[in-house]
Amino acid sequence: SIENPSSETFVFRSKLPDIPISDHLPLHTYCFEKISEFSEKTCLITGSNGRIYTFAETHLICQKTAAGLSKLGIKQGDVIMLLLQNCPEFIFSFIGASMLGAISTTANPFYTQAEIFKQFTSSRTKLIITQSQYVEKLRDSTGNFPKIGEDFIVVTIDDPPENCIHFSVISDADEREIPSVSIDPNDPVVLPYSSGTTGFPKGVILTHKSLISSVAQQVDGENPNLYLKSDDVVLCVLPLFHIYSLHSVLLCSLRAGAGVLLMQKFEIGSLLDLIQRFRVSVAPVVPPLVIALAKNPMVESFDLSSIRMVLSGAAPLGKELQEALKSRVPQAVLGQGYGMTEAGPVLAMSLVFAKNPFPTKSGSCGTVVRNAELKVIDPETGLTLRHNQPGEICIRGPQIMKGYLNDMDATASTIDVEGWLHTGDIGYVDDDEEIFIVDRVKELIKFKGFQVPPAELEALLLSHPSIADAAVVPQKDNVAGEVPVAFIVRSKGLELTEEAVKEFIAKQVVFYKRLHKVYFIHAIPKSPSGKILRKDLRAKLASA
Ligand code: 4UW
Repeated sequence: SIENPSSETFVFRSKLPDIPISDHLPLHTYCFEKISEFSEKTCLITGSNGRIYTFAETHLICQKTAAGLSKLGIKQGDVIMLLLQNCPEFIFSFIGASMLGAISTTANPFYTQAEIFKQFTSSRTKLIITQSQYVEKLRDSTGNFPKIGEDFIVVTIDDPPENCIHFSVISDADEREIPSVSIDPNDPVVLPYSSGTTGFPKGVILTHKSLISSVAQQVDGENPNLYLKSDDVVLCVLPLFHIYSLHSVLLCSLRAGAGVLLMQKFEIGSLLDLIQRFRVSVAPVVPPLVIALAKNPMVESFDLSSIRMVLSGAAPLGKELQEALKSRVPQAVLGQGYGMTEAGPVLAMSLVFAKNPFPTKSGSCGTVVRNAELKVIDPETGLTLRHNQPGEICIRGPQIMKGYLNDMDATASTIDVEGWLHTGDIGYVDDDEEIFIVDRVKELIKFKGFQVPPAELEALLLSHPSIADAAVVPQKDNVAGEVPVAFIVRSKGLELTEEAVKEFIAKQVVFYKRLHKVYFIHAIPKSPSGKILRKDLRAKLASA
């Protein structure tokens, strides 16, 4: 043809047709829209004690929780923080907040005080729902942290420590006392934190409309991309504070009427026992869990025949590993999803999970979701590339974030004027429309799927008196995928050991951000504009 292929945008689309998606409902209404079809079916199962909540019960407790939150002064637009391991109260609070037009910011309960405090302040949290064991982190002997009961409210799901309120106080409220609010589809509903392509963690504004769109792209339509049924039992071992589990485990299951089996934390023995006991049929996992399922000898003594689907995401899953797992669960279909908090979160999902599935390849992370556009661009020129040519993946559609909270610059450098969200991932789309991710151009490090923002560790390192300059980059690791390692320039004449640096960081961050190795060098390679040349450092590691 005479047309110049580089002069116009080449867009990849799903193999599934677009579907109508609600653009007016609030998230909770959409999730429970079809509840009359399965109101007496299992919605939530607490793995630790076997307690079961039907859809009708779950919906009612969410309403009561909404009324209770309102009684404590939470209003439309207010932010509450969920600082919880997986538990039913997470769902009651999240949906309850949505019913008020309030916003949940989700945080890892293993965060250190400093990490919690940053998110608390940035998000302007008014109320924290947590477990009593984490309350100590919310009290500050230095008096810097605002005061519980005075400046903010703390609700605990177990015995409340001093000045805290028991969860039953809110979940026992009268559901008829929910204030009537009018929710705009573009109002925020959840505020997870992500460092995106560069810098510190930022609040990612996901609206009612973005989450509904993303859930619909998975489970709605004649031929859903991710086919969940009302007799499915979906494993929820991945933490609900991360968008993968919140979206693709919880919200998709609520919409589809599937049951969710909640596990507080990953432990291989109890995981296998629960899969067998509750006949888990859908297992959303991350690559380290695939390793456990594929390699741990305990697996052989359990009956995993109920599993019909294993879905992996949040980090790359190699072909070999996928095939090793296949031999353990031969009856199941295996595939990947590709998500990013800012993308709402799902960009691509394997079509092997569709109601009428397509053949797929091992190692692919899926095909772009329906009702969305994906393009691959040359990172240097910005021109769009066609099949089989690796470049930066960009996505556009109703599901992507509204922007970063109070950070117009970061928003503008992530979502361009045409509405394309730039992921910082390098990948290509093959002739069968399957996406393969091959690299990352953004700073982000992923330890077992958890985000490790290098900028955060670099700032901490630079605060050390014996450190003149520092850079943190990922090093490949067989189990974790990647681990953070540091290159450090010592201050002139000062002594500093690797152990001292590691300890200095370990005290201040959650376990997965700890440094695994420290290399002392004379200077950090930088571009003329002062940017760390991370590629050079990564190359140094690869050749070491
Ligand atoms: N292969 C390679 C993958 C992959 C990947 C992600 O922490 P975030 O911001 O977000 C996530 C969300 C993952 C997710 C959500 C919903 C879902 O259904 C699903 O599929 C099962 C996955 O991880 O990190 C985003 C970054 O993580 C990398 C990639 O670099 C992306 O920009 N990543 N999935 N399958 N890399």
